[in-house]
Amino acid sequence: QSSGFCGLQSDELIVDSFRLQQQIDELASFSDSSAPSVTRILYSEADVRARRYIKDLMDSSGLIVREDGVGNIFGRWEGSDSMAPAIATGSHTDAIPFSGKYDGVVGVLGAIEAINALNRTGFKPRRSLEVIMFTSEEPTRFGISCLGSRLLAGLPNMKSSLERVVDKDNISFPDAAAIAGYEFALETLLEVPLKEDTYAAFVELHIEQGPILEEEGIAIGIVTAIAAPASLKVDFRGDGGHAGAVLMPSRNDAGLAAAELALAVEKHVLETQSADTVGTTGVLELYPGAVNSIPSAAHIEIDIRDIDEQRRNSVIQHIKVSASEIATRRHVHLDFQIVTQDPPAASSQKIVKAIESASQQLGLTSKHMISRAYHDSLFMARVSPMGMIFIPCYRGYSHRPDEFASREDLSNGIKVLALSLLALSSD
Ligand code: HGY
Ligand code: MN
Ligand code: MN
Ligand code: MN
Repeated sequence: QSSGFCGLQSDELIVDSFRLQQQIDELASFSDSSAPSVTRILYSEADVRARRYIKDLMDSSGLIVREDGVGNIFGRWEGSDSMAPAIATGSHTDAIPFSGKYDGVVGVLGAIEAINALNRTGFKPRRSLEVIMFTSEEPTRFGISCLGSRLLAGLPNMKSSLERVVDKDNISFPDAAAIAGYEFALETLLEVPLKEDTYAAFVELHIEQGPILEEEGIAIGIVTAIAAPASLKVDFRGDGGHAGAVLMPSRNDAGLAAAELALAVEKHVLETQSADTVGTTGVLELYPGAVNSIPSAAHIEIDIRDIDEQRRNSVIQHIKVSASEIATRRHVHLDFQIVTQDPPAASSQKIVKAIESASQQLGLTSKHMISRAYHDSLFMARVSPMGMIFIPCYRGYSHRPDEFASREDLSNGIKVLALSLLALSSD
């Protein structure tokens, strides 16, 4: 092994991957769907149990645990220079319906284990180290992705959005937060944004959620940029009616309008002729949803992403034009809402280099790559230099119950994270 940062020998880093796997499995048991799938939605009972579990782990790792008003959880290892901007790492533990047990979790449990591994070597950080569990990254409950990191990054108009949103059961954000124990979420919202220079670096460990590292047999992905995500909500409303009695010429079928728009999304995305533009109609709900009733309402949710922000925005415009053309032709009412429309983020070169050196020191192959999935890092990049470490996942599967990362890959990622944190906190 080569001697590395501050004389630490890379083989001194011991990751307890057996215990980590137990923690991953235990955390996966806090779920609203049956194994092997995981469903853990913001502020649900399963989410609350996961939060308690993470806080206990942070505590038993000797971290000072605190939480903000919306439930972003921080575990701090005080450095010798406790006033200097700290080094942060972290991810999320919420999970979309019927998904897997590694997305996000690897960057929270893995970060805690990276701290444990550094602790075991006797290392003492100069800059404090903080592990963050963001309160929610998935858009499932209120349609707002990266809710916790958006608030920490101080994005505008969040309060007005959170005063207005309701979930599919018509529960408001403040009510959902209160049930989970965050009864002053709205009142304390303005205290959430991080103070200037809170962090000197933010590094997130995450499964790749794509097949490249596994296909190319590369151990570590070094993210150079995160693609620009956007999400739309569209509602069509018609008159509905009896499936037998209303003849075709007199129908204004909201369901068919939605079906046409879903195909228009695919058409406009493919028209860019770039592999980097992707579009998905992930939600398509018909009302009243009876086989013998013409849909009087259709609700669809669309996800559009591209590494080129302008190209992504032009696809959204084309979709908007198609939606109104379809509504006019089919005599249905249209509500078209852009819910999120975010710019891409570039990684800090300094952190890219730290991850590169850590990988080399450990004798691990690595490659630069773009993240097509978004992450809390997308918003942490607004308030701190950002970097991401990817590890391979089975066939690139994610947001599916058969999502999987091997103990060896987990251990590699955690060691690279630990050495990166060591370098950044000693700097
Ligand atoms: O959708 C995403 O990119 C993230 O995995 N939530
Ligand atoms: Mn996800
Ligand atoms: Mn994720
Ligand atoms: Mn009848």
